This record gives sequence, C-alpha cells and structure tokens, in this order.
Amino acid sequence: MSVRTILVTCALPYANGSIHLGHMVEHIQADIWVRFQKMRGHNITFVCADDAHGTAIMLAAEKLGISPEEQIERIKAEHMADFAGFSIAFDNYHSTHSAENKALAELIYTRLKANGHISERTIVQAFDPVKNIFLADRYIKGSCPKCKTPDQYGDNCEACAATYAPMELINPVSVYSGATPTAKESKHLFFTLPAFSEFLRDWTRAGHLAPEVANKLAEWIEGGLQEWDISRDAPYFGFEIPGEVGKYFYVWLDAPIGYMASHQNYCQQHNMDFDSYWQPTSTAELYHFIGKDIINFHGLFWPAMLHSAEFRTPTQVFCHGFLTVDGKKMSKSRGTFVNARTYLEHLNPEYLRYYFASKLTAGVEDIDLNLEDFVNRVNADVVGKVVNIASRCANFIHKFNAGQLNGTPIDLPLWERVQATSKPIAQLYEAREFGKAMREIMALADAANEFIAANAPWSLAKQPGQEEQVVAICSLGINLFAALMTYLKPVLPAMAHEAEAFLGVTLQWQTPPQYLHGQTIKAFKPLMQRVEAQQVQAMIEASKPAEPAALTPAPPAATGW
Ligand code: NOT
Ligand code: ZN
Repeated sequence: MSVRTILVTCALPYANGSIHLGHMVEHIQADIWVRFQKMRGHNITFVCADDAHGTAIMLAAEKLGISPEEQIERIKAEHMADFAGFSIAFDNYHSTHSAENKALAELIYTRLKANGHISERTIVQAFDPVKNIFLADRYIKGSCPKCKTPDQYGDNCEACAATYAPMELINPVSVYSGATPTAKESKHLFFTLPAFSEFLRDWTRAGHLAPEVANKLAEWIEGGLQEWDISRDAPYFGFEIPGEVGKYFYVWLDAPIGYMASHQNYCQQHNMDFDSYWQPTSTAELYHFIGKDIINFHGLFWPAMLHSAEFRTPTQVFCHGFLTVDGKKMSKSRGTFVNARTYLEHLNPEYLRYYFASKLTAGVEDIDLNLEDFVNRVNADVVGKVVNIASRCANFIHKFNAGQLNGTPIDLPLWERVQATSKPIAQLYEAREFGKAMREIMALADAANEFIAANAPWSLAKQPGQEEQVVAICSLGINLFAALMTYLKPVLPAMAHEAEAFLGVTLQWQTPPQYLHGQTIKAFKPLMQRVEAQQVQAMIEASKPAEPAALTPAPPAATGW
C-alpha cells in the first residue's frame, strides 16, 4: 500500500456564537474520515480554526465591553473544549486573526492584484449615521414594500418571499441603533471572478465536486458570474488591505485562507514542509468538508483565488446537507437548537457520533436527528448488538480459562466472513458512505449474536466436560467483538479505547483483523450504557429559552431615502 499525504479541513466556525449540533454533523463526519485514514496508515493532517473577523464579532465585543481580541480568545477556548468533548481530533485549531493568516492574505491579495484580478469602483450603500458604519442587507429591517409585513430584513421578505434592495423597505431601520439609514458612497475593491468563468467551468467538472454540487455551480456560472466585493470600510475587525487606508479584507476573503494559515502554523510547530502541500504541483491531497450553504465560496471564489495566486486547488470539496431535528429546522423555542455543551451535559458524545454515522452518506441530503429513533438505534445497535457480544462471552473465559482466549475459530466461515468484510467496509468509509458501513458492521454483529445464541454457552457451561467447548465458543465471540470494534473505532474512539483496555491489544486496521489466541482479557465492564429517553428530554428542556425572545424596536416614522 502506498502511503497518501492528506490535509483535511472543516469549515471554520464563526467566533460570535456557540457550537451547536448542526456544526457537529460536519465535524463528526470529517473526524470519522480522518480517524479511518489514520488507522489505514496514511499521513493525514486535520486542521481547523475560528473564523474571527467581521462586523458581528466587533459589535458583540463592544456590547460586552471587551476588545474583539479578548472576545475571540474566549470563544476559541469554548469552541475547542466543545470539539474535544466530542473527540474531534484536530491536529491544529487556529484562528483567522493570526500572524500566519495576515501574511498569507496579504500575499494572495498582492498576487491577485499583480495579475490584474482586482478592480475598483465606488458603490452606494446603506449607512448607520449613529454608529457610523455601513450596513449589510441583513442589518436593516423594515416593512416589506410588497406585502407590508413589518420587521423584514433588507434583502427578502419572509412572509411573501419578495426580494428587493434594502432602500426599498418601508420605514427602514438599522438593527444596531434603530436609526434610519442614509445612502453613502465608498470605494470598494473587487475580485474579478468573471475572468475565471472558463477555468471554473472546467474545474467544477473535473472531479473535485459531487455532480449535484457541480450542477448547482453551473447554474451560477452560466447565469454570469459577478465581481466579488472583497473590501469593507473601517470600523471593521479584520486585516487592513495593503496599499489602502481604512479598507479591510471582507471576512470571507481571509476565511478560506485560514485553512492555509492553520496548516502553516502546524507545519512550523512540527517541522513540516508547508509549501510542498500548497504548490501547484503538490501530490498531497487536500479535502474541505463543508455544508451546502457555502459551496459558492469553496467551489468558485476559493479555487479561482488559489489559481490566480499560483497555489494548488482542492482535491475535493466534500459537501453535506443541513441537520433537522424530528424532521424540522432546528428551533430555539422548541428546544431543538441544541448547543454542543448542552448535549455534553446530558448525553454521551459517542451516541451522537454513532447516530450521525448511521445516517451519513456522501450526498448533500439533509440529516434528520429523530430523537426517538436516536434512542432506539443507539440502544439496539451499539449496546444491544455490539456490547452484548462481549458481555455474553467474557465471564466464561474467566471462569474456565483464567481469562485466556483459546484455540482457533470454531466457526471458520463466520470468522472468515467477518475478515473478508474488512475491504468493503473500508471502501465505504473511504467513500464517506458511513451509513452503509454501519449497516455492514451491524449485519456482522447480527451474525455474531446468532452464532452465540445457537451455541448457547450458558447452557453448555452447566454440563460437565464442556468447558473447553465453552471457551472455544466464547473465544470466537470475543474475537468477533474485537473485529467489530476495529471497524467501529473511527466512529466510537472512546468506546474502542475501553475495548482495547479490556482486550489488552491496540485495535489496528491496516490488514483484516487477526485471530487473537492466547491473549488474556480483563474482567468485563459495560462499555456503554443505554441511552434513556429522559436524558434526551432533559437536554431539550435545557435548550428552551428561559424567557421569550426580546422584540425588535418598533420602526420610527417613515422618512424614506
Ligand atoms: N465561518 C463560515 C461559516 O459559514 C465558514 C468559513 C469557512 C472558511 O460558518 N472558508 N471558506 N471559504
Ligand atoms: Zn412581503
């Protein structure tokens, strides 16, 4: 087998909010894939960072009376603790507000500019005359110009779905100050995306994206790409643009560069060659795990920027769908908008890792966390099928053979079937078809349980002279358990760790599992408790808002624009 060199990223969470279960779909998906590749002996690096720039973060810090730097430090510590709680094994977790990212953003911008891919023009934008900041569309509210529903955002109406410019709202107000916005001119810098139409038409069809994602991007490419505004006026929390005064890089310009910055920071600490991953001729594989809401950034802007700046482009962008809970969008009032920390206070993270794994595919469909199914699935599969194998067999090995596994597999076809499934299961992991992989593993667990039930070691144990047979049956049982835990180790790292302590071996998966004989096992302790529906209910209750959400201030009298 040749060893692959791989770099994996997850989308960078914004530093203005907590990690919730929606984020966890992606981080668990990527972590499973990374752990699988590591077990297979590949040289894989997994990096992420907080996305620390932008107006929202600046204003959040202001509200708390702290500096933005202090605010993003606090949030980063919180995010890292949440990810660690779910065993997300990043090699490095950095920040876009870092020296590496500043230098790389400046380098890339300078190259884009030198290549003629930055243009300038003056635009008119809504401006908050009280806070002295320009207002993005969603920071302006007012009544819909079409159906007159109050309290609509500056880009579209949630009641009648009309789209409009923010200045068309009736009684527009700044969300920050309640002031009526004015219109103000300013020079902006643009990345000339249309210059890359040809390049992107090819790139999006060259195997870097799932066909359904490429089709979505093709709609935009064929509809005509627009220049992309990459500058924002002061005050803005970000990096100042070289050669400009009071202009900052838009947060989405330096966010993807944050992938490189985190990797560079890691390479510096580990004496690794950063350039060999990023030069156009690199043979390292680069994968971004993202949600379908940000495919334009990763499928258009990012490859075009990298291409112009003479860096390599991603090997593949892996795009997943959104999380729903009980078939509906996550909702704060229903208590289904669950923060990672709240989950961890009530439930074992491995339940969620298994449940998401059992539902994940390589596609962009949404994933539903059905709370009743969650309880049933984890209990039936992990506890009822997998843990059960070990719990039915371990004691007899201790009772009759001093804890030592014995003999060769007495049901050779069954053992060979479990070994032979190593390859198809590995292929499913590689293809991110985790749901299918879990079904293969559970089919083997069913076969293992049928073997044990058919041989009923508990009845044989009562018959004199059958001890050796009982040990042989249970030794195969424990070996089947060990093989299944090997296949599940990328999904259930903590449980696999406990299983390794019980078995006295490290579960490895570069070759199909080998039969353990002569191995002395430890006393069996339950490796995972059942999920209780009350724990899930308590988590939902804890996620409901303490008091009704504050109402937005009523708009002042109409003055128009
Ligand atoms: N903070 C963004 C979000 O949607 C993700 C940034 C990912 C990095 O949560 N970027 N790119 N391209
Ligand atoms: Zn409307």
